[in-house]
Amino acid sequence: MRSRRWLLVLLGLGALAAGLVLAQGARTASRTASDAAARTFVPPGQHDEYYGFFSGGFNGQVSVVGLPSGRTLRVIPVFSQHAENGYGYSEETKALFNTSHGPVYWDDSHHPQLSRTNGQSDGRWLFINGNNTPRIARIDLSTFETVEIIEIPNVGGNHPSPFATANTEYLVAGSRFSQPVPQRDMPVADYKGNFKGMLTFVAVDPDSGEMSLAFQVMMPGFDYDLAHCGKGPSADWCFFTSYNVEEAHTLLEVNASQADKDFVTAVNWRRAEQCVAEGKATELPVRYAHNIVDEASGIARTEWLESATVLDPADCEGLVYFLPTPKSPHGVDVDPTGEYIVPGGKLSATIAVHSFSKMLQAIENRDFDGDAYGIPILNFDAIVAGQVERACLGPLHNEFDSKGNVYTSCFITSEIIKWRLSDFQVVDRMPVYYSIGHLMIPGGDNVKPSDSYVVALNKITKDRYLPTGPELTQSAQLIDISGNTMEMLLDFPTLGEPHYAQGIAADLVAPNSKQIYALADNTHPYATKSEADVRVERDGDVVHVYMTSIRSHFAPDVIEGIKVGDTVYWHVTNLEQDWDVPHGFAVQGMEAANILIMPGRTLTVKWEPKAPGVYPFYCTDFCSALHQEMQGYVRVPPADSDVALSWSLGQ
Ligand code: K7E
Ligand code: CUA
Repeated sequence: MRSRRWLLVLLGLGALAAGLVLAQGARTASRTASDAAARTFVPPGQHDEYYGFFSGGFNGQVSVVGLPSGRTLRVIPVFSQHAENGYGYSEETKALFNTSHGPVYWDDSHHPQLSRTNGQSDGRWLFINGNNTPRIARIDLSTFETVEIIEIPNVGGNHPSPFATANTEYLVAGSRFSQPVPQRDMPVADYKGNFKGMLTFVAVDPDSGEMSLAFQVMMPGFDYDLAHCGKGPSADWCFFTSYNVEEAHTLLEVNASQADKDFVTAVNWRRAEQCVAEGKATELPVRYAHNIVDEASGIARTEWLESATVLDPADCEGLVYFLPTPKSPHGVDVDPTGEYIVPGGKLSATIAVHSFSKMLQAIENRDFDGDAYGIPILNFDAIVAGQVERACLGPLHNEFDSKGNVYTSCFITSEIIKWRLSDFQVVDRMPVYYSIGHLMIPGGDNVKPSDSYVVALNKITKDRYLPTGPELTQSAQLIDISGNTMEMLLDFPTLGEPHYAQGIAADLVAPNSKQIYALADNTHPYATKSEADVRVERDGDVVHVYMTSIRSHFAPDVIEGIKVGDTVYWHVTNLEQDWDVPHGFAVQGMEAANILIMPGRTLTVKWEPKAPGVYPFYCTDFCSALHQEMQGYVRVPPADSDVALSWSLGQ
């Protein structure tokens, strides 16, 4: 079935198909499987050369993958609760999920973005967007923990996000789904001209990494799909694709595919800063959540904010321009020099590349082809740098190497093509299995990309793996790009559905990895820093257990007199000060997940015993030879009992 569909697509492409088949044959002959295996083999006890950070798509998380081995090292929970360590279940982490819609314990995470300095990934933080309930999260790469989530107001479907400027001055966020702004009840049929898209700039504090909403640009109601910010000469600009200039609100597969060209929207954020400083923005009342973890206590808190600074392009000349771009573009990527703006016109077989310098010239010459809602549309012929003819079908995303080559993922023809910016010629093709979305080169969106590997992030695997029922794994493929032609090395399954990924040399991240939290610095109000201080306190129906854990016991390990109807908070402090010695805690019947407490940290889980009895609790993480003995009992008499509250260890 699949190959027949393939064949039809390829036959339709004539010369392209011939080239593809030939290249495929030659490649198979040139490399043996064992050679490829040797080049991805990381011997036992040795480390991978790169960290890969893969988004989890509909699982809401980030996976950490070693490259070139493809070994999954960890899942970092971000937008979804994670039973494995109690993220989103523990009292300390719950506030991270606050939004104006209430706590939201899931999202669709698409585009991881490493913080950068001078256009190079610096290994400090990883940001990622939540698409469904618009948010951006920040992961601290010294702890691999989510430490901040900011809600993005006035935006529907935060997909073009969180792409960073060259020094992480800003992260962008925008409306994939335009909406009434401010949000209100109105007929969907009145979409055209009334719904708005918001292009948002979130400022990042250069020292702490803390995010804040800087300003938003109120745009026509197109669908703003993806983005990238400039570098070098184009560093003051960010570019967003849009695929629905028709402003269709129903059956978009037909109605948003009418126009011959959609737009890349170019926004000059320096100009925006000026206009805001000159008082040209307005404050729009809107409530949104900013959630941040206090480092010393480990407790997340929510700050509620009440207004957004909004710029109307009509009030800020020179802020926004439209670059006509063939056929419903998806990705938009900026090459390492900052001169070429490369959209992925997914319904076009030709890739039209924009020139940044020509764009500036056209702006200066006022070489406009009309306007849309007052925003100038630049003359297409004046800004085009070149076109890649007979590129492929369904170009989506681009990454770059350091030698002037572009790697484009092509969804429909299921391949990566390599082409040159010098003459816009395709020089190599690599079939991928199957239906690639994003692709990633470590540093492939930086000023100096690595020339190591390209990772294909594929949507469909069909026959490539052992079947697992109706749902099959998504998968990645690792391809060597160090030579003239691409060489396929490895298939590996992924968790969730990775959209974008980021890769970075391990030595920019690994040396900063934290091993423990210093117990002395723990400012958690319910921390218990020595076994001498453990206790159980009752306050009406609420009971606080101040507990410690150390190999291989909890203190206390016998508790009596917590009653049916009480609400119990177990505050467990892990006294260990050794790397890789978390303890877990769970008690029978608790509705939350276990909590996994890192050395020096305190975590809290809530428990509401429903019936009289004696209930065990235990450590859930195999921590020592006597891990199995790391257990205790809590006696729960009926609500009206007069059993006194008591606690003990070793009596
Ligand atoms: Cu192409 Cu979210 Cu970047 Cu998926 S998006 S593929
Ligand atoms: Cu502590 Cu197992």
